[in-house]
Amino acid sequence: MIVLIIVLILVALVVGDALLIRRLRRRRRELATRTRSLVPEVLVTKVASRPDLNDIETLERRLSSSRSIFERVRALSGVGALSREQLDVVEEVLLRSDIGVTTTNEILAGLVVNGAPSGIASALRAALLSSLSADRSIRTLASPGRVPVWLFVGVNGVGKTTTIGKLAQRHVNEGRRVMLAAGDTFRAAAGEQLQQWATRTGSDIVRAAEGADPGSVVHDAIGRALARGSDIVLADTAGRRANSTNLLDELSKIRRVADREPGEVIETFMVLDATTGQNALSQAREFQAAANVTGIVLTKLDGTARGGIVVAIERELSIPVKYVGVGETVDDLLVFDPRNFVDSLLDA
Ligand SMILES: Nc1nc2c(ncn2[C@@H]2O[C@H](COP(=O)(O)OP(=O)(O)O)[C@@H](O)[C@H]2O)c(=O)[nH]1
Ligand SMILES: [Mg+2]
Repeated sequence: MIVLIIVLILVALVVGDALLIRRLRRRRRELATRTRSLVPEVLVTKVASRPDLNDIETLERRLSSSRSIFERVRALSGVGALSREQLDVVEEVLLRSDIGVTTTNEILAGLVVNGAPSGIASALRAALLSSLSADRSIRTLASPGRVPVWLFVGVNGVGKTTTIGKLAQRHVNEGRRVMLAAGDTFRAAAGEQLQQWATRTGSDIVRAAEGADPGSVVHDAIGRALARGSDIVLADTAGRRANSTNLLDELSKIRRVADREPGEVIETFMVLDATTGQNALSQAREFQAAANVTGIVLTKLDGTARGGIVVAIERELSIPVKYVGVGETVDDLLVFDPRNFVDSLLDA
């Protein structure tokens, strides 16, 4: 009898506990839904689906075309001195990846002198990393009382507006209030495209009619940013042909206006399309003088096998690559990290 009572009490306790736990779980679920619904649904899904591009396997997938060119180097085995055939393979791969003749020759000379004490891929990895040793720090703060401005320049279609949209999202995620300046007044569609990014990212925007003076648009955006307490202005510009001196004059003018109090241009990004290869380099040279470029955004790295262009651009222009674009959606931009980049090409 006593045993039966004890068993009954135990059963009652277990059932009671189970009910309590279920109730607590339900309450926790309700609370979670309520908290989540305070954040707009689009942001929730975005955060949940954001790919981590610093995860090496994700990056390898995005850069799979460039990675496939390096396949032949990854397959080379042996340590110590390289044979003539092995040096030829390395040379061919580097040239095909658009790393450029100068850097390729330097890397080959280094391999001849030092050999590959820990394997060929590893020696190449070290050589590429030492070619990518620029300071790529990114400024977000201006002098006290000034409004920080990031200016974006580059020819049509390279990805300026898309990059601004991606960066707006990044700043918003980091807690900044963003003001966009639709300085591409050449086509009405350019302003509309930027407006869409403003809406999507929750940024403010100043835009004007087609044909308006881009300098005044940027100037107004800075004034508005100061009044609203925005943390940063991202200024788009038109990108008609680089060899039009007209365009370069216009860019210098926009820059002067943007850098006048209360604005301060703390970064000028030249946006280049990786799929145009060596062509990107000649565009860049033309812009460089007029625009006082502080960093490069290399877009569409996902769409080319010639990812080595990163090295060529950085070395031949002496301007650091600060961001790379690896796709068309809002999350497909990453701070350029040479280590991850080189690993994604050479890791077995
Ligand atoms: N695959 C890929 N496409 C991109 C990337 N960045 C921009 N694009 C595309 O390039 C095209 C031109 O971009 P847009 O921002 O309008 O160029 P803009 O004329 O310089 O402003 C658009 O179709 C973009 O979606 C990228 O990193 N990868
Ligand atoms: Mg544009």
